[in-house]
Amino acid sequence: MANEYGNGALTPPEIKVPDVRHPKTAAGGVPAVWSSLKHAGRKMGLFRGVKTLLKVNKPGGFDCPGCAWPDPKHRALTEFCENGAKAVADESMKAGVDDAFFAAHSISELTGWSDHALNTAGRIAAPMIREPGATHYRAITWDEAFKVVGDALRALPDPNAALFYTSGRTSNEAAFMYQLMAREFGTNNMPDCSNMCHESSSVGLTEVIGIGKGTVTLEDFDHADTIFILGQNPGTNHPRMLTALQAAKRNGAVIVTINPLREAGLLRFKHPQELRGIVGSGTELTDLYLQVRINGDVAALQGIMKAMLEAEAADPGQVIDREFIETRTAGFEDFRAGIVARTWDALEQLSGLDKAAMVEAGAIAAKANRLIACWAMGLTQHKNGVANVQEVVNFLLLRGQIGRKGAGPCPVRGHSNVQGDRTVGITEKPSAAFLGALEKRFGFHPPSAHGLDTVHAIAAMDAGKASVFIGLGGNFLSATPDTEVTARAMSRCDLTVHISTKLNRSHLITGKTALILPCLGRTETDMQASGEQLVTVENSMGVVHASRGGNAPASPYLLSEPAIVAGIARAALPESALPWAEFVADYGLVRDAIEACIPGFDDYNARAVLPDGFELPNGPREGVFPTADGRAHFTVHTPPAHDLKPNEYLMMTIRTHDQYNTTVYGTDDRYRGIYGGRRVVLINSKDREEAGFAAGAKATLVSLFRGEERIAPDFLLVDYDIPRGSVATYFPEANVLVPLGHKADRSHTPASKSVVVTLRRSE
Ligand SMILES: Nc1nc2c(c(=O)[nH]1)N[C@H]1C(S)=C(S)[C@@H](COP(=O)(O)OP(=O)(O)OC[C@H]3O[C@@H](n4cnc5c(=O)[nH]c(N)nc54)[C@H](O)[C@@H]3O)O[C@H]1N2
Ligand SMILES: Nc1nc2c(c(=O)[nH]1)N[C@H]1C(S)=C(S)[C@@H](COP(=O)(O)OP(=O)(O)OC[C@H]3O[C@@H](n4cnc5c(=O)[nH]c(N)nc54)[C@H](O)[C@@H]3O)O[C@H]1N2
Ligand SMILES: [Mo]
Repeated sequence: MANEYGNGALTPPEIKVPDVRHPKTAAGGVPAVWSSLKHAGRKMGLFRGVKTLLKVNKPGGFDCPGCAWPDPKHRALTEFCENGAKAVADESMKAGVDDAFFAAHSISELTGWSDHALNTAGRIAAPMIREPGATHYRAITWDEAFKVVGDALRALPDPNAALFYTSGRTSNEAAFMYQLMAREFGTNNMPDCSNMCHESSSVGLTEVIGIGKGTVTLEDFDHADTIFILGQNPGTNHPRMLTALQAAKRNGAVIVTINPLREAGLLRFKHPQELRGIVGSGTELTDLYLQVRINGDVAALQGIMKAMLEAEAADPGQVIDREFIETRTAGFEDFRAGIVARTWDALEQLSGLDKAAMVEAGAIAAKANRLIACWAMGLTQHKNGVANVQEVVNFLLLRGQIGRKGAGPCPVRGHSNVQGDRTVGITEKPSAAFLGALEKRFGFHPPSAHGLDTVHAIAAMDAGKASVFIGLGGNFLSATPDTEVTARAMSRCDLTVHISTKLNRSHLITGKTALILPCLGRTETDMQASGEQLVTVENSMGVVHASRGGNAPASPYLLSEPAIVAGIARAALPESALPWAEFVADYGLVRDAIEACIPGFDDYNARAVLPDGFELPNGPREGVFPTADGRAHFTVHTPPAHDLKPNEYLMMTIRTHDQYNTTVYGTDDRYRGIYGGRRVVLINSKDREEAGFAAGAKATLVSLFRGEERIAPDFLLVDYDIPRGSVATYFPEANVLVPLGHKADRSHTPASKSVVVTLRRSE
């Protein structure tokens, strides 16, 4: 499927051949400290860098724009990690993307740059427009920019022809104003990065425990005696979690990891801020490592639970929590019958694990009194992502491990405010209660018909049904599946608008008219009419707290996200009676509105600035399940089977240690031992040999889906410790191979961790 841009424009081929060394067996230590300082020093200057990093995650400072892992209550001098430091340094770059930059580089020239090179150009300095047919962007004023957006929105025949995408760095205040604008405009078309991320967790958990969030707090890690980590690579993506895991280990907790790769960060951790982390050998983290095959988790969990049920049968009353099951749950008998019906042979084959390993994990879980199960994209981005999550809940319910101190489900969120954005109304499926509250507070009638999520938004643009795309943050083109289809879809739009901090590929593959609206980042001072503003965010564990930037803005022409949203609202809705200007002058008024519309935000302004913020209500955490019958539900799932033919593999697309989603900081994946390149496919050497490829050969990857072929050339084959039939590539290079129609049941999360591919010889 070629398009007018050709594959190269979407993901430029690599010049350099990656250098492959031994994967590491520990995370952190001196290399992590060195890497933080290198990024901070190079991008901010060492003095400003250190000064900025000392404010990360501190009361009065700003929330790290990295991941959503919560902050500990007893803060150390430094409260950031290597990859948080990279995120901060990246945002603190100089504003190199200005009028002169775009005059010197045409859009078509920039499409030939790598993602790393685009990011290295620095912060965006001023609003930019690409007019129909123009070869270059040029700077325009904010008033002109807002007029272009307002005119395009008002010209639409139907409000549902507009799409309002959000990425999860946006603050609660900006997100609430954004959804308010979209709904006053008349649509619930609010695709969100979480559609591609933890949507399977939100949908799965809501169905069975009544809330779409995890139930554990950071303190629960101090009490846990057992932690299961499934489909997550915290050493790279949530490095501060390693500190919590290390503390849990020192308290005697047992850790079981389920992952196709032996990730360094899960093997051993050397705390970079402890002397013993610098000179010692670190703390061993995982006690039992189950190298499951990709998408083998339902089978693995069923094997573990089968072992638990067999142990219970042998010694009744010792393993499962009968009382909890009888009084607090529903569906146990059907669930039990389903597990009993599975044969060990089938479970071994589908999980890729030996019975003995599943029995060992079952024995650990059978003894656990306070068990936390953590997971991330390795569970959610599959066709059966919702089932994966619900199987984890089954596993927890067996011994009543929800609503108890030191226990519970812990989906570890990605973007630093992705959970908060959802809480304050960024959703294509709003509840009637929320819409009613908006109507009561603001006096307009919000639309109730459900809107489009990410996958369906792409299809709508491609079909010409949606023609104005606005992105509040993010990099829609590169983050979404099926890059060539998405490129075609976006280029069919009349107008694409990106509210951004840094240049990315979505600015280059655009609608007929395109705007880049540059905004302040988390680290920067936000001065408005009533004085300096703070914003609020919610972390992965439901704690809401303030974030206040302290650096001078990268350019005098930047506006805050709330100011940009209000500017668009006033241009698109000139008759609006909503207090847009007042909101911008004082974000406290936005928080008052959130408090009036959403339960749990009582006394928001006062509580947001408490040193530890405040916790949102979470029924299941207290043992109360807000489901229709007030019970938690066991569910029955069939383990997925993949009928792979010779030279076919299940491919997962994962992150390297040197990127933040589509932002590529560098070309190394230090822990996995891959340096200087990203177009690699990690493969079991026996699979490579059977397919007839020499070590170090290159291959073309072809994805096979419903008779369609998608092609990505020039991937270096890297022999790796990975189960047979499973291969790994990096996101976003491999997104061209992820079919748009290949998505999770019910949550519609792109199944970007289970793409069937085959290897062809490179030309
Ligand atoms: N530095 C940095 N931090 C980040 C990000 C970043 O890009 N860079 N991204 C942020 C975001 S938005 C998110 S959502 C999170 C992502 O955090 P993760 O989910 O940890 O990120 P991925 O690289 O997608 O890694 C998925 C892990 O799941 C494993 N896996 C893949 N398929 C399967 C499977 O079928 N079963 C099992 N059991 N395991 C599997 C992979 O081997 C890998 O270890 O991180 C957040 N934090
Ligand atoms: N194949 C494959 N695809 C995936 C995934 C995968 O594992 N595999 N993971 C998915 C996941 S989990 C996610 S969350 C999505 C991520 O999807 P997105 O959130 O859309 O992508 P990001 O790369 O995080 O967005 C980066 C851009 O955000 C802008 N930005 C950064 N900070 C700010 C800010 O403070 N304000 C504003 N307005 N803009 C800012 C910058 O311009 C930067 O270029 O990708 C998904 N896509
Ligand atoms: Mo994510």
